[in-house]
Amino acid sequence: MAQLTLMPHESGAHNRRSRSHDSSFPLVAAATGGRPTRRPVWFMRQAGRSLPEYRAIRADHGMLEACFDPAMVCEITLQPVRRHDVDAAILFSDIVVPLRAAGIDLDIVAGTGPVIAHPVRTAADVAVLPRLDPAGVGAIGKAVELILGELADHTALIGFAGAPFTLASYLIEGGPSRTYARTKALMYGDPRTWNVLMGHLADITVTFLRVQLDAGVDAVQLFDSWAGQLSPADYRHYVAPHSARVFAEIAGYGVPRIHFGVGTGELLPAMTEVGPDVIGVDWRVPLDEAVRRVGPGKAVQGNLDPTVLFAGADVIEREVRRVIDDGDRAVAAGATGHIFNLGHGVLPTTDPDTLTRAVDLIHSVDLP
Ligand code: 1CP
Repeated sequence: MAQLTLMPHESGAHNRRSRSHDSSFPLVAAATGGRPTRRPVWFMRQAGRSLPEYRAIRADHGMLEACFDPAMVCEITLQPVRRHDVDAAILFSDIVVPLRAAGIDLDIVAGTGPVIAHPVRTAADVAVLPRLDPAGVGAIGKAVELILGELADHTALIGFAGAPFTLASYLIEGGPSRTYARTKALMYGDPRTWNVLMGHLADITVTFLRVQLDAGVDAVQLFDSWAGQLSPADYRHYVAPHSARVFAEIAGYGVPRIHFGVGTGELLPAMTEVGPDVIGVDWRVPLDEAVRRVGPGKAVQGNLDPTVLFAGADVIEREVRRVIDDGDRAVAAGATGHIFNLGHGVLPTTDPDTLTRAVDLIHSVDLP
């Protein structure tokens, strides 16, 4: 009998992806206006340093080494799901992984974050930026397939990428920044070069997301973590067209697309206009107020202040219930649904048991 060779789009991963529209995934149901079987919750940076089992793996392996090893990515991605019973796994990776895969010399330095060997600051630097060959992130596609083979049917896998502005900020500054002065100097001072750079980064982001989507992720989140540094007018002028292209180029997959940034209260309308299905909200703006800003028809995600997890059980319970109430009011005001999350990532010194207890509480509260 002839051997049946499955094309990538006929593999089990695809079957799983095509199931992602049904409400067996609470996260997908909340994102798309369905009725979730329970209140969906996951945490940004749930895979990482708050978990001793993560630190044990990382003791012997560098961050980038781990990010390009499918078995390690799979294990680290699943650790918080096993521990906390969250409704989504987020792919363990980093926003600079596709830049590294394209050939840009960078490292992720413990205690600092991404560090770029040769920062990109001139038109000549931008002109020689490499493109991303999908094969360069083949290990990440492989990791997605491994994870999907292990995840329970009701647990969504979220893929992600950095948005062009946030990626540009690392490339231009050379690492983390407080003021983003060099980034904004290029943006304001040489808009032509800025647009070439942003277009190039949008291409890399689309390629990276497509590899994850082709492998079967159930949702994606575009992190524009540092976009909150910009005014709404500047965001609309210098950033929005590029982020809008990213969302448009992956729209055909039909999976929920989440958009998030820190300190983006003033940008929520503009970040919604670029086309996500779900808008992430940090802890500064209550979820029902966020809906007033973005209008009906989008789901909201958030927004417990990550520092509340250090304040003791009574305060955690009170604040979790407040976020749930705000989320219910957001839905009453026209939001498609509410996905519980923190307002930004889990802080490394968080006691993971507080997260497990928060998930139990969130799942125990009846949906309206
Ligand atoms: O030593 C270590 O363990 C490295 C710490 C670490 C980890 C665990 C970094 C360095 N990245 C990650 C993983 C990571 N990065 C994930 C994993 C999945 C999960 O959420 O559980 C994700 C989604 C990211 C994405 C990421 N990296 C963002 C966007 C999200 C956000 O936090 O706003 C950003 C801005 C980065 C850059 C980055 N990578 C690492 C650090 C410490 C930073 C931030 C540095 C800075 O402040 O600029």
